[in-house]
Amino acid sequence: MKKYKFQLLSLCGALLFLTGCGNNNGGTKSSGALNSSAAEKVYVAPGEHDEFYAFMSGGYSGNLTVYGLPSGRMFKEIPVFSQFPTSGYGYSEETKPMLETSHGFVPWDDSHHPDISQTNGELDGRWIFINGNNTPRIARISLTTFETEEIIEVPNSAGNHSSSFVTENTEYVVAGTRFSVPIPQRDMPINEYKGNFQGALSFISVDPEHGHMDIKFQIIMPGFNYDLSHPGRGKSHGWFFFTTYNTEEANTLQEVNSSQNDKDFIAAINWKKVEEYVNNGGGTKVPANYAHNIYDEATHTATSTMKKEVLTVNPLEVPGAVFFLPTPKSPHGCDVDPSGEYIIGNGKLSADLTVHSFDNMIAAIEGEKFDGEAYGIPILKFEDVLAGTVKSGGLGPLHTEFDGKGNAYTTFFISSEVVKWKLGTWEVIDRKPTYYSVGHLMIPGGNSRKPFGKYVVALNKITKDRYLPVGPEMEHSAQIYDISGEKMELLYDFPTHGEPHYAAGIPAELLASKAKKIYRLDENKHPYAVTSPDQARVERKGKEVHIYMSTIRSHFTPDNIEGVKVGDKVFFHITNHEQDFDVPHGFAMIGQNTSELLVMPGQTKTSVWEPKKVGVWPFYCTDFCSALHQEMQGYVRVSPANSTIELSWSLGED
Ligand code: RUQ
Ligand code: CUA
Repeated sequence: MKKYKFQLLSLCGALLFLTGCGNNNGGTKSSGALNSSAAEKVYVAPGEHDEFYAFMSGGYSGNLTVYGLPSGRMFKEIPVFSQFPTSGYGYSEETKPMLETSHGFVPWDDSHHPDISQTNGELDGRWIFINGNNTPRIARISLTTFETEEIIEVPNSAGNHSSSFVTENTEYVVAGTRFSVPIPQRDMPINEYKGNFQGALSFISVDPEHGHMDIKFQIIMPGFNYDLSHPGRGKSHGWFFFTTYNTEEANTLQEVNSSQNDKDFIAAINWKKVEEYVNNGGGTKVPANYAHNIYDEATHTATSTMKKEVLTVNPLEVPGAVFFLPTPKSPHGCDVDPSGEYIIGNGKLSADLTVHSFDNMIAAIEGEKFDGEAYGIPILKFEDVLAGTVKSGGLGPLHTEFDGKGNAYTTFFISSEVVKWKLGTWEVIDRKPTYYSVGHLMIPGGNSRKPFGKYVVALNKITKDRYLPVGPEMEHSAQIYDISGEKMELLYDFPTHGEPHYAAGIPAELLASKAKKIYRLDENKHPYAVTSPDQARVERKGKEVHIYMSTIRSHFTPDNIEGVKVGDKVFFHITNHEQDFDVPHGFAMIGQNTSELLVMPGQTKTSVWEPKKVGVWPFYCTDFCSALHQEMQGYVRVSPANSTIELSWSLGED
């Protein structure tokens, strides 16, 4: 067995070489990609708008980027888990609490899977969620302000990878652990992993009004790796499916030791049953320590609260709620078709795709036809739940999306291609190469009951020669294909930022008209806001100096401040008085140990500066806001610590 795996892997390697890098120059450059009809299909004329928004996870950038489709133009990087000097996110006093965790301030993460909120299984365009893998967290981003509004840490979890996917009415955003760990964490030998480590699957409720998240319960599962997940929909709404690997429970050399079992499992969770159980008082509250950070749009300020307990559920106490579906070869992607009938497990070491049937699964459960159990959880018989196998002819299947017209599209990492196949007949209809080594793919709405099957975007892991070289590190490459016809047509390549794993797309018409243009000054509830320039002032509280400052084209009020001393902590609370779309002002102070701020119209943001040297120090606006932007500047006079100079401020006085 072991030997076979090594042979398979080296075969894969050879194929990657042949179909991937061997294909470099000839292939696309002379073929369809550059013909004029392909060019027209991605051409969005100057001033015209794209048809879709695409939200790409940033991987190790920790953020989320916004693109237009079909043009592939990048519109914005939304800071989520990472400090972002471009806007001051994670540096300003208002946003620093967003990055608090039980490990302290963690200004970075690895974000993989964005998912847009749904109502009745269709994209509703209210929020987008994304996971932080490394320090397990889930973030919620508003799709009107395109700002991160909330981050909740997930306790008892590690490598928060099978996350963040939403149920059909956004009842829950789900977060599953990739790495099993001791629960609760404790000092124990690593080689006692087997039977002792456990995996938490967290169901985080989402308030239908405000979107606020709360961990409703965690199901404490056997110590496998929970890799990916997707919700049931339609007839399977109420269930959630998670792929597992390392059902061997190996704790070392996993590339070999986790590939021993011919089949791992898809865990099927009847979350409605578990919900009912906990609503009736079931489950055990256990001590925990995790941060819950919320940004308030009215005060423009985030707060961080540490939560102290979490409700855990032992799956054996809820009979009929959890089952294992045997699935070959260390499955990775776990995807559910728009009807909710088919659950696709992509064995990443296999050529074939395994498609399970929801109806078969229910029949097998009702017939109690089990094939043993794992830690007391019933295992269904592979043959009983299988709907079909796609003999793809590719290697290394990872992820599947749907076009809503009865077709599925699966990526193959090793053979670098997207394969289109038919649900129900399992026949392969088309295949197109990707450049190179594709991971996820995305069809707008492709993870909902209503996909918009016009384009598929392949998110590739390796770029090589696709663009002008820029040193050893190349941005990852995406490819957009037209899938409106029987055969896929490659239209265009575009670079993406960080490492996009998954992405989520939505028709522009569902978002564009709701996008916020300004924050209303008369609704600004920030405690340090100045809503008219005559409120601008400077106040001393011991060693703290609070500067209540306003901005309008093209000056700060006040712009001259004296009486600050070495050893003071100076807070610049800046309110932007503009009420026009897209007129931010920036703020930067010489020697500041944080970042500049970009303050949106009507917003208040605070920057802290601790002057260490006597002198007269300038600050200025960092955003080219007007013809007299270069004049938008001011000075702070810093005197010795023992100085008796009184605090004063002014604007327009010589
Ligand atoms: S992963 S390339 Cu979603 Cu992090 Cu599969
Ligand atoms: Cu304000 Cu430049």
